[in-house]
Amino acid sequence: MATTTLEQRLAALVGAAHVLDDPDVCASYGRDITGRFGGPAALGVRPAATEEVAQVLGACHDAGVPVVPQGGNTGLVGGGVPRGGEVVLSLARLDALGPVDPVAAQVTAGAGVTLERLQQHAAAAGLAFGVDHSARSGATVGGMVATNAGGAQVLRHGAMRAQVLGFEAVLADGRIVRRLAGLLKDNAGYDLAQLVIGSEGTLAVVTAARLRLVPAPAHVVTTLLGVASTDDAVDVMRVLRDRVASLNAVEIFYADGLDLVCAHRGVAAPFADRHRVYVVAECADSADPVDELAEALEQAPVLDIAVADDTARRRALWTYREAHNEAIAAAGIPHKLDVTVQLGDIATFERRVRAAVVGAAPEARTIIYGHLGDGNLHVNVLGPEPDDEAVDEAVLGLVAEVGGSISAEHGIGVAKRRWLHLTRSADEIRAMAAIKQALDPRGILNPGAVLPPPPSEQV
Ligand code: 2HG
Ligand code: ZN
Repeated sequence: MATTTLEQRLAALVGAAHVLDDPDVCASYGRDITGRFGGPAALGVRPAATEEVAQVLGACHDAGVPVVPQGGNTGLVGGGVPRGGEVVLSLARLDALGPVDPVAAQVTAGAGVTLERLQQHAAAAGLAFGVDHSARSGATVGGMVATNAGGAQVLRHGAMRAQVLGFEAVLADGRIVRRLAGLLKDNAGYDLAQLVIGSEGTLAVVTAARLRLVPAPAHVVTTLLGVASTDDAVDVMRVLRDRVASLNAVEIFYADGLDLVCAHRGVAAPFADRHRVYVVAECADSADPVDELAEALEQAPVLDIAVADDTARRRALWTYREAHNEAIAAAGIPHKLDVTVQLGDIATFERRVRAAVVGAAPEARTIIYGHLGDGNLHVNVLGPEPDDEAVDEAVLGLVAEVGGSISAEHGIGVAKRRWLHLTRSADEIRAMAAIKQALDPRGILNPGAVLPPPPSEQV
């Protein structure tokens, strides 16, 4: 079917105002926030309800036209933007947010609900959502489910996968699967929701999720620590984990990243002394955890401490860590390598990865930060051209060598599919391809993402 015919059919389904074909309008859907990935979309479609998503997918399936599902377009691996010629299916208008069930501590959220709105909704009911990350104002529930988003609190509450108690999704041909009862125990056959979580829009389009909520802590204490080395940061992490039951997050960044953030945001450095490494740790509990935290820190190798327990000062401490992404984006188009290794390997990995980048691109700048609590480092490299993959190859190869994963929380997208074999066996990849074939035999859902290219397309 020609695009114009498909366009007419889609316009009849969702209204002409929600089928976007103007290249300027489509441009915002066509590029990711790193600026590294994206291409021209054939069309943008903005359905308002699950049934409309089903009809849109049915029409694209009939026409054999590929579809890229898109949430808040905050992804970092090119998985939610077109490569060229696809229909971009925006889930932004599916933003219904159900009432919080205070007995079950659950809520049903549409795919287009932003993380921030979900957090505010939970807070208004005296509860909280277990996942938090710096893209909270733009990231949406559908995208977070599709990518199994992680963030800072994974060590306490788990990633998105651990919050999803049920889901609603549309299959490639437009059929709807719905299981939103939120039963805590439900062992009836394969768990389709868990299969689709983290599949990055390649198996089904998530339209809603039934989400677990957690008690809202009465006290939250955030501390920023200056430490001498990555080894010491790992020691800090170990001491806090062993002694502070209310630990919510342990994050890491380095002096060069702090400099970028301070210059970008126009804020002063946190301490008079400059340290090589900084750790942000947060505790949250029904009782004030400050004494427990202070006692633990006496046993940890820290050089400087700032503590905050009110929202404004806590946010100010978090900014030093959370503004890394935007400060780097202002400096260029980075290669973002979101990787995870065992906590005990972090310090060696940090040394070796810097050397590996220098080996692959001597002029490059390496800025590292991440979620120390889960062994998850974000290795950001500025300098190499967006399509020069020498640095990606070197960093991901090193990750494989030390037994880590080439994707901790951002997914594979298009950025890393070439290297999936570093982290998954040939038999695992064959099983994934079989699942993809079963659920999407025409291959219309986010083609080019996650699974490696077939041998005929490999260079
Ligand atoms: C974060 O933890 C995000 O700040 C973005 O996952 C990571 O900028 C990155 O590479
Ligand atoms: Zn992160």
